[in-house]
Amino acid sequence: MIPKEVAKILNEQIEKEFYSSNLYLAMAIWCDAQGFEGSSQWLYDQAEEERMHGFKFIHYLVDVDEKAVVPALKKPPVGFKDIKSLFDMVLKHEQFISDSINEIVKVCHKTNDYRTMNWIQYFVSEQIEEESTVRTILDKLSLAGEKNIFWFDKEMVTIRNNADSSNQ
Ligand code: OFO
Repeated sequence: MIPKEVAKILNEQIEKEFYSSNLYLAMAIWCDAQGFEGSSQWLYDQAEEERMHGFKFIHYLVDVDEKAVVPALKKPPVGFKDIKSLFDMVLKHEQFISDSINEIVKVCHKTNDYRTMNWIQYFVSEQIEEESTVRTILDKLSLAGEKNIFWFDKEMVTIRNNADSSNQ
C-alpha cells in the first residue's frame, strides 16, 4: 500500500495520460487528412506511447495493492488552425503534463513515499525528453516556414525514426 494522497494523484494521472493519447490521436487524424503524413505518423506513435503511460500507472497501482480506476475522458478538439498551432498545443500540453508529474513528486515527498518517488523518476526523465523533442519540431517548423512545409513533414519521418531507434 501507498499513502492515500499518492494513490489519488496517481489515479488522476491515469486520466491525463489517456486524455493525452486521445488528444494526439485527434491531431494525428487531422494531420493525416491534411496530407501531413510524417507528422501524422509521429502523432499516432505518441498516442500509442501515452496509452502505454496510462497502463504503467494502472499496473503500478495494482502492484502496490491500490485501486486503479478507468477514467471518463473529455472529448479532444476535432479541428486545428494550422500545423504550427497544433505543435504549439503539443508543447503546451507536455508542459502541463510535466507540471502534474512534478506535483506527484511533491506529494511523494510530503508523505514520505520513497517507493513511488523512485518509481516516478521514469516519468520525470520522460517529460524532459518529450518537451525537448517538441521544441526541436517547432524549431524545424520555423526553419521551414510556409514555403518548405513539405520538407518539414519529411523531417518528421527522421524524428520518428530516431525515436524508434532510441526506444530499441
Ligand atoms: Fe508526455 O508522456 Fe505521458 O507522461
